[in-house]
Amino acid sequence: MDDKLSCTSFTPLTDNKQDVMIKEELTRLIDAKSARIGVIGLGYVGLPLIIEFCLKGFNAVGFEVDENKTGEINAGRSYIVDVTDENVKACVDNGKLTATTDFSQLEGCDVIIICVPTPLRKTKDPDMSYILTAGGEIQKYMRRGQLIILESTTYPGTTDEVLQPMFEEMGFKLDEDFLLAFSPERVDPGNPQFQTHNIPKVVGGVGADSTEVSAFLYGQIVDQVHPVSSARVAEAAKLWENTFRAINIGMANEMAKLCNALGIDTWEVVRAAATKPFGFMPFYPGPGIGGHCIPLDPHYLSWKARQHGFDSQFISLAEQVNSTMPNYVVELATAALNDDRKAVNGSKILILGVAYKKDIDDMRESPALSIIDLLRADGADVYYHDPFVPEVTFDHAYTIGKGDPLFNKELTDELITGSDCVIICTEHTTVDYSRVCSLAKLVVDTRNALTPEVRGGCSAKVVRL
Ligand code: SAJ
Repeated sequence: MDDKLSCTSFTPLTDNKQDVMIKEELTRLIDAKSARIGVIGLGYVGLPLIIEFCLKGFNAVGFEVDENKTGEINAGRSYIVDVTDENVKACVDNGKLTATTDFSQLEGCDVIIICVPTPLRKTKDPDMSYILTAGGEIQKYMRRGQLIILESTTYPGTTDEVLQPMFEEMGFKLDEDFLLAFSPERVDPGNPQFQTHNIPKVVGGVGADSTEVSAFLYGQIVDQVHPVSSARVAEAAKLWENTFRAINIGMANEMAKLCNALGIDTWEVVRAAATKPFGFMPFYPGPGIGGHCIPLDPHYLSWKARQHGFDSQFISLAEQVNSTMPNYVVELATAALNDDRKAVNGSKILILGVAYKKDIDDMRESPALSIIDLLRADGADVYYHDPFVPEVTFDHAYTIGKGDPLFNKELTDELITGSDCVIICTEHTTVDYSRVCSLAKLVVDTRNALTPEVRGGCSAKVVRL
């Protein structure tokens, strides 16, 4: 017996641990709610997840590298929009939840769920560093009898090609000593209708035992579990979900360019198409795609496809259309200013809404950043108003320039009347667009924020996507 398996410091499953199948033992622990849950990464995925387990009676340990986050949680406070302070406090006060930066506590966990970021490198290739770091921490403290689940969005094959060998090289055997699965996160921050408990959970194990026990685990906290035959199927399902969105948003953006060329209103066209009660799902044009999922996830799929000598044309075409929408928006503004015999160079341009989608403060991959970059490069004096975003910096990998930071400006009458052009990049519902339209000279509306009544009743020249 490898000495790692016989070390007395491990928490033995039972006295005659070698005879007990870990599948049965883990099922028993989960059923009795005495399985100790570990969650690595307490962000918008990990924190809601660990709270669900604690609220259902499990003891759980949250693992973070950021001691500010562990401090907040242990003080009974939440920093995630969908998790209330009272739920965090209740779980901490009743001893169900602790948060720590001490990863050695992984040894005491029967279940370990990895919820770390999976960003892209500058080359748009997968950045697996967070998953590898988490896997390395698990390696250090791994013991017999643990179920390990990856939730971070990644390419098909990650769980069995990357994580499984990491654990087996420690002398542990799949199914005999540990179980391993993938279950995609489907958290939609701020969605009032769908939260962790009522979003169907896909789960696929590396082997049948892992699928069965993982499905049983998630069945403790979510209404519907959808087991699949492998971790790869679960990894691929997640990427299909979000690639589906990226491609269809790309189609909507291409339709916008075509409708503009045809002189018809894109939004009227898509509203008409959406009356079809089957076989159609409306997507809408916009200034480009932002966020932590849709711009990134398809690249994980196309990267893996290329490893197999396959070039995903849909993904690359959607990326090409979506990533050039900021340029298209700037072309619309430039042409409209030109009609008034104004150059972009020296024009005062107000960007209305910079977050990547309405009524949130998230700036990740926001197309507004590219639009500001491009306008600045053409010599415009650019400023913004976004009630959710106090400051915008330009040290992101994806922005073209390295311009000075911008700060949210109050939407005064003078700010609007003093602007040569107002570009609505994000249609926050807190903004009074009829007021904007009554005061502005020129409005470029990339989000259909201006209703027909507002457009008909205002003096501003309005250009729409
Ligand atoms: N967008 C468009 N046109 C559309 C829809 C979106 O231009 O018709 C833009 C948005 O403005 C945004 C970007 O695309 O910049 C992404 O928008 P999104 O609605 O997909 O929102 P996300 O990024 O928050 O996506 C998340 C995803 N959730 C998970 O991955 C768990 C996605 O799968 C969800 O479908 C989406 O939320 C949602 O429906 O809210």
